Amino acid sequence: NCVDCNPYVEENNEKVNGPIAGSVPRGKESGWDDNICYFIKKRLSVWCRLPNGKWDLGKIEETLGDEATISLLSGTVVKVSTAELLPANPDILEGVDDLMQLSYLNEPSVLHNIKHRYAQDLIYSKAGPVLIAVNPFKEIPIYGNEILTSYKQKAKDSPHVYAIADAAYNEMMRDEKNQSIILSGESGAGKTETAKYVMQYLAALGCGNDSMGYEILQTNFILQAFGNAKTSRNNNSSRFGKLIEIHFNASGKIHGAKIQTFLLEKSRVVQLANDERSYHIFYQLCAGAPSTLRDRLNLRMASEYKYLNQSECLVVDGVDDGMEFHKLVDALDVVQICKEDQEQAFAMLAAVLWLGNISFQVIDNENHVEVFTNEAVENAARLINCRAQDLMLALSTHKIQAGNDFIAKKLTMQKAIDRRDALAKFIYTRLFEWLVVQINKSVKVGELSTGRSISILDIYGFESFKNNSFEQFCINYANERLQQHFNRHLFKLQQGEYEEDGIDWTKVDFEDNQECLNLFEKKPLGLLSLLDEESNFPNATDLTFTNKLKQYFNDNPCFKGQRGRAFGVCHYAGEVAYDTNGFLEKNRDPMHSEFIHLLSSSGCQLPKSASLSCQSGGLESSMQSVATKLKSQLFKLMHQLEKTTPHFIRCIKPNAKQFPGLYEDDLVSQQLQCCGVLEVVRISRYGYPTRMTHQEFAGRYGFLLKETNLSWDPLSMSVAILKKINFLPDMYEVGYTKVYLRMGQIERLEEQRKQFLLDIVEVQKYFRGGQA
Ligand code: AD9
Ligand code: MG
Repeated sequence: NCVDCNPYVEENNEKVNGPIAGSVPRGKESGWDDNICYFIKKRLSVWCRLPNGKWDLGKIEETLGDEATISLLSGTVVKVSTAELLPANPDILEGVDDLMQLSYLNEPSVLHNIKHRYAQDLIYSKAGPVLIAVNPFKEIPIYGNEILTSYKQKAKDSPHVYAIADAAYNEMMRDEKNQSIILSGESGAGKTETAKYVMQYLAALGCGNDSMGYEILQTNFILQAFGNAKTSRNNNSSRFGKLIEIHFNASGKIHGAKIQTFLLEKSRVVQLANDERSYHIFYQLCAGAPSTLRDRLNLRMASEYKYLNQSECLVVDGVDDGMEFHKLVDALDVVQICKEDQEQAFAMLAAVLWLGNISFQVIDNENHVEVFTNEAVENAARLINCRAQDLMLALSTHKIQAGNDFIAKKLTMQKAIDRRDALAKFIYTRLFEWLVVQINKSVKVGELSTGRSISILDIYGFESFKNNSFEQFCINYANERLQQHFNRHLFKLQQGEYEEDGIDWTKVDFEDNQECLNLFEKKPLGLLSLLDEESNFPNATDLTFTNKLKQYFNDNPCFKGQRGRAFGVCHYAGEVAYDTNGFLEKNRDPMHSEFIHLLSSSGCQLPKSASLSCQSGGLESSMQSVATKLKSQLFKLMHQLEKTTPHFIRCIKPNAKQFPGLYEDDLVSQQLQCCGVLEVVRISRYGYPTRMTHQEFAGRYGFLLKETNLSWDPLSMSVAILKKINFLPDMYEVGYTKVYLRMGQIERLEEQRKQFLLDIVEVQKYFRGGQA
């Protein structure tokens, strides 16, 4: 009796093209409802979840109560509960470009679709407005000038990063509104590579007569050398966040850029996990510096520096650090960093490396130390351009005030080592900041700027290692913020607007991460506030901090108390266990007055300016803890992004081994779930991507009405236009303030408008011709 109850497939027409958006009964598209008999009768394919949790395709032979007998494609016959079955899509829908086209929107269908495409090197798919990019881990011939041009000329419209960049550019020009392209995904998913293709496209589209576009592309290479490193997840992992705003002039040519960076992972300069490397630049310098430079910097091989050799990982497969060094120098030339400054920057890098080789010797039975005098301290002092004596004092003593005088008190071994590492980190982070300033000067937006821009956001991806420390805590917090921005734009804002404007709308549920974000940000009881409180408390330790968290958040569903110094957070992308060892010190990130004193006495300009920037504008921010600084940076960033039209790209990592051709279902499924891909598709399918106020709508398409009644208000005009154009009732909604159109409808209207304008031009030509 339910043979005809399948809402999507007509009896005599099994070649469905998927439901027309809007024609699907709400909430029915992912499950069975009561049409399982139809699948049996027609012998249609179904997805069957096997006891090992994997989905496989098969056909239903029969059902008995809740149990179904399924013959799988492989020939095996299994018995499963009907609860483990989901409808599969007809073959004709295999590998569709946009998941919105699937008749049945369920997890195995989505996974299968993406996998099917991936196997043919179709790494891009659309999930409604979101671009999904699955990392191929190999070069595929889908980039470069020819392909770029075909997207530019709209000869191609299959999902591609170029198409997203093109859409952003066109919207910026058309709506005169700034745009943003936001990349997300876990570490190694392909955000940075994808961001480069976005920039490549924009540079090609907006190339003027000068070389600004090229210069901007070169900044990628420089920041990557100084801010990326090999981790166990990604051989080229970004260890800082980056927002690059590319500015355009009125004719759409690139006019300059502005780069902002977020929280560089500084601990990496002095401490490495096994099998990981420090920043690429160190290895590049050691391998590629020409002999004259090597002599001037007293440079050795990377293997001779403790900061680099501690992890027993000095090379990256397939990377020639020496060659990279030459490319880096070329890029520095392109962004006009003069040779003198380049050499000073290299000297600072060498100084950091030599600092790492400085050791201490105990001189009394209270474990007080002195610096061991050797070539390391001599070289470091010479490169910083200070006296070795001053450097030794700064590393091994602590100044305390006694009356009007200062006396130098000797440090103990651990304190001295921490002091040395702190100086190395301090120099490196200041060098990084200096570099960003220099790059920004070089690509500075000129005075003729229109203020039109496209921002590209590429931050470090979500990380969950076996051991997670303060760095992962900060990185994952930043990702949590970004996820909220994604949710806000794709779920909250849209649905809120429909409701407010009186549209008939059934709410689509989504995984809101607000609670996890509250756990971090709430004042006075949030992870960040408590961390700051403990960081300011002289007797506090990492353990007292952890205990406090356990005390306050015991009942918080996003918090998991664990043994000893550990605690867990249920992030949108999964639970992560953090070890609080070092949290307080890393959060305080103390800046020792001894360093400022030492560097300001330097005979070189770069270290000197680093110390000056700390003394002046840096004071307020230097008082802030690392977590607070990150939080306010992220708030500022979100505020900036809110003023733009966002375009989202979700990068997916198909396997953890960084291998080409390997697609691990579970891993992909987990990533798709945590970014809510199914929900995005669902909301887009039933949603109305085009939303225009009645004024805008009537103003733009009023020409369609032959006779208008001047007394009409914009709403009546909108209704009349919609009637005139004969849209199906499912294709639009009229709200109190706006007209809402389903996917693809605006194009129809725009087409008519274009034709109308062309006709006018023809008529004008005709008359002008006539007059002539
Ligand atoms: V992290 O959060 O910075 O650790 P990302 O940025 O998400 O990470 P990245 O872009 O660095 O990942 O990509 C990792 C590696 O995947 C690259 O080094 C490339 O080897 C590979 N990759 C990524 N995207 C592409 C692509 N479109 N084509 C070819 C790619 N290879
Ligand atoms: Mg990256």
